[in-house]
Amino acid sequence: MKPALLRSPRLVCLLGLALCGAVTIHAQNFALNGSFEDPGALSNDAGDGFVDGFDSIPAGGTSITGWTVITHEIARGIRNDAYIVASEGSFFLDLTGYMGSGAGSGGVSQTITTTPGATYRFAFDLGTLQGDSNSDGPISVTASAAGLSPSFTHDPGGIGNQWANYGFDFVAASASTEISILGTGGKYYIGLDNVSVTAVSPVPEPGHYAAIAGLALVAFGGWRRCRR
Ligand SMILES: [Ca+2]
Ligand SMILES: [Ca+2]
Repeated sequence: MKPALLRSPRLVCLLGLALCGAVTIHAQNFALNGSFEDPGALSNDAGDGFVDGFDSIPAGGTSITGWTVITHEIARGIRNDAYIVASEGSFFLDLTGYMGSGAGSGGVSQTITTTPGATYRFAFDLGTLQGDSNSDGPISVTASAAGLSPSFTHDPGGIGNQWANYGFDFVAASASTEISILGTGGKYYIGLDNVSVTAVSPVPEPGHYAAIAGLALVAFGGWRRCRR
């Protein structure tokens, strides 16, 4: 005999749909503040007294929550619909810095908690402003994690803001892993936004799979009822 709750087709249907949502919930992003949205306002706005939508942050700076600026000054910009638009949210980085060009680019690094032996996907969006001879592609960066340091080049066509997602998989060697992205080539703009580190092959607690399988079964039952 089923519990009274599960005898209502509509309730089971709703429950199934809800559990489908729970099972397909977005993977956890192990990178903190990967979209550079925190803090929610610019701090020094390049220190030049004009509101132009960019902060200049020196190497070693930690004003972007979770991140440390490496190698060279970078700029953090806010969405401006007439100019550069973030790929996610309102804020983005320019790894060439506030004034500087691609020859002296900086980057950002962060140490994240990882499970030794687990595989992670390190991904990020690179952006250019096509049609602007100072800010168009190609641009390139080197991304590093767990002893790997692949390079990526973004050379889009089209016009205006052109963002695309790049990334690679790494296997964590220890309980913490430093990730970094460093600009290596471009003109006066190397756009970076939407950084994520997600588990590809997590090392789950015992029973984790059983719980997911149970949820999936109930969800499937609900889905079948919805189909009738
Ligand atoms: Ca963002
Ligand atoms: Ca710049």
